[in-house]
Amino acid sequence: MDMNSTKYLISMALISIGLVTTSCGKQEAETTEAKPDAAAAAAPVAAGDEEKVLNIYNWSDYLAEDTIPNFEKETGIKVRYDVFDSNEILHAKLMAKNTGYDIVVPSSNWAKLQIDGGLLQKLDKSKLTNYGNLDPDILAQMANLDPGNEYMVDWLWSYTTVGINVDKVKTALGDMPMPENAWDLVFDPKYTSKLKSRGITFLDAPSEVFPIALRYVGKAPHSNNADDYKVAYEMLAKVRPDIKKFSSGGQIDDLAGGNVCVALGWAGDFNLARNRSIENKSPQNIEALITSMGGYMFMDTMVIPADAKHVDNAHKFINYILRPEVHAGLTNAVTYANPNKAATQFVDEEVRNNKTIFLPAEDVKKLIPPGNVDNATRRVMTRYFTQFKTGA
Ligand code: SPD
Repeated sequence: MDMNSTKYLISMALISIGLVTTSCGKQEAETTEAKPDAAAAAAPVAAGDEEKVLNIYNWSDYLAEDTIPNFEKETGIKVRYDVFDSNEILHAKLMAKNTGYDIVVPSSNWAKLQIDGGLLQKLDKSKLTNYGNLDPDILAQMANLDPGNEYMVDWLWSYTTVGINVDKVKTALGDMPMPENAWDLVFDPKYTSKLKSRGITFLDAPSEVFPIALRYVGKAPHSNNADDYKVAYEMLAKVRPDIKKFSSGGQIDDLAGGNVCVALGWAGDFNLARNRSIENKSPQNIEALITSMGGYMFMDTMVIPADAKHVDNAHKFINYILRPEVHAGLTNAVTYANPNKAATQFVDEEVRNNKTIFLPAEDVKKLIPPGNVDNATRRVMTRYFTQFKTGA
């Protein structure tokens, strides 16, 4: 299965999206401020020219080391780059308006909500000369969420799954064999009771956990029926005593450092934890698992807020990311797949051949496609998630 076929199947799995909603996350974004290029900072701004500044808000651990410095050096544009760890946090900021950001990176289903809410502005494709590098099949299917591909450009994509520390899990399970469905490792007390001593961690957001929990209990992943959430919650409540941590941005370090042995999280982050452990010559052997039930697919997309101040610079940055070497550089650095057809040749062989990064077609077909629920259901989901976390 080559990468293009895989991308096609991924795009085929994308579905249409539901209604607008907001829910507040609790984490504060960390901030990393890049240094402006000295000459650029000193450069005068000609009348009519945009100030040489670009404010970006993206997920943590989602960038190659040289992505921003090379852009700054080349364009003289100073980038302020802040990070977040959940769509809920980003969405709440956008709903509050005046974010000060020129590019934000929601997952495609959340971006759809933001388009519908009038929070984003259309791209000027005449400024995106590298747009043709994007896989046409993915673009065609993205058009289901974003008709005419007017607002979103893919950054990277992956899926939510189970990540493990192979040796620790083996030791904790003892004579018990690995389950046929790896989701049992985080959802079945038979397994979690054995694994808890070595640490179990979950993503810290309702929209990350519930679609998978619903499918696990035999319900539609994007159900709008409150009773289904009760069933999923009751399943989750049984494993709650065995969960050590709820963390979205912290899983890479927790796995690489041996603080936890099992995680419900993002495949890309599990591969990154694996690499980090290898780099640190640490004994932790981390693996992203492909489950028989399937994971939850997401595509994180670059979009421009409606009230962005540096729209021209935002287009320059998007066009820069769309360069094959730059997009491939992201994939090589953070082990998430990119949607750039022309970038394939620049992706490291090891990454390209990693079937947990570029999934085989049969596994792509099993993924839950991105989706949303109505506002009332979102509130139900958030309430059950809080109950789940607090153990109430
Ligand atoms: N470390 C980068 C994490 C990016 C995760 N995006 C997840 C979106 C899931 N819905």
